[in-house]
Amino acid sequence: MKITNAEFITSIAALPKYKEASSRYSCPEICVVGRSNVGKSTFINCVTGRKKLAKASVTPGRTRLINLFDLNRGTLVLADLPGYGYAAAPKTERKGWAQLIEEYLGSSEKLKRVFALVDLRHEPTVLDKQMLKYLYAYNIPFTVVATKADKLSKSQISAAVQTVSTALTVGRDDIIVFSGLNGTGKEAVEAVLDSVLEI
Ligand SMILES: Nc1nc2c(ncn2[C@@H]2O[C@H](COP(=O)(O)OP(=O)(O)OP(=O)(O)O)[C@@H](O)[C@H]2O)c(=O)[nH]1
Ligand SMILES: [Mg+2]
Repeated sequence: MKITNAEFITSIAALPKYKEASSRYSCPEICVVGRSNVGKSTFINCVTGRKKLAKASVTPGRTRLINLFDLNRGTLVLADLPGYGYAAAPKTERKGWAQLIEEYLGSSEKLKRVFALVDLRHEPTVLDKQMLKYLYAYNIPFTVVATKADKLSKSQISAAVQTVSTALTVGRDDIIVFSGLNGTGKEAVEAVLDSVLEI
């Protein structure tokens, strides 16, 4: 599915507000998770074709709330989640986000797929691995998206995909190599959206 229309719905700081917001739509939901600064907001902007829809950060840890977006007028809802592992944030604040992310993932009945973003240039972190374990444990289907591919050469990309594949025990072919800068991987993401809508 190509996204031809995307609109901000609301921001959520606590689960009751999510429950209230999600009771107003019946379409499937997808979300984007990943460590702080990995490129979640940029991914959303690229896939929706709206440069400023999700606020991409100059300083990491910018997205502190769950932001909900309507895609193609009631076809899908997309949730932009706060990033995990932002060391510079106060501990209590980090705990709050972690709790919000966990509560959201554990309770959303409409959530059909998670796009789990990792930085293709780096070995996945302990927190990345924990996130995938969590998704397995809760039986939430996910797709690994390796971002910032534009920063690597072709041969570097191939080696990096292998590293991510091994670290996360995900097949090479199941990893979408992505760049929010030049649109690499956008079609593969659209194909995943099609599969979400077919369920
Ligand atoms: N070269 C390049 N830079 C990227 C890409 N994706 C994100 N960035 C840059 O990485 C930084 C963080 O991007 P964001 O999209 O704000 O990351 P985020 O995961 O939403 O961050 P938080 O909301 O803080 O968790 C910004 O400076 C982006 O411009 C990409 O595909 N290629
Ligand atoms: Mg963000």
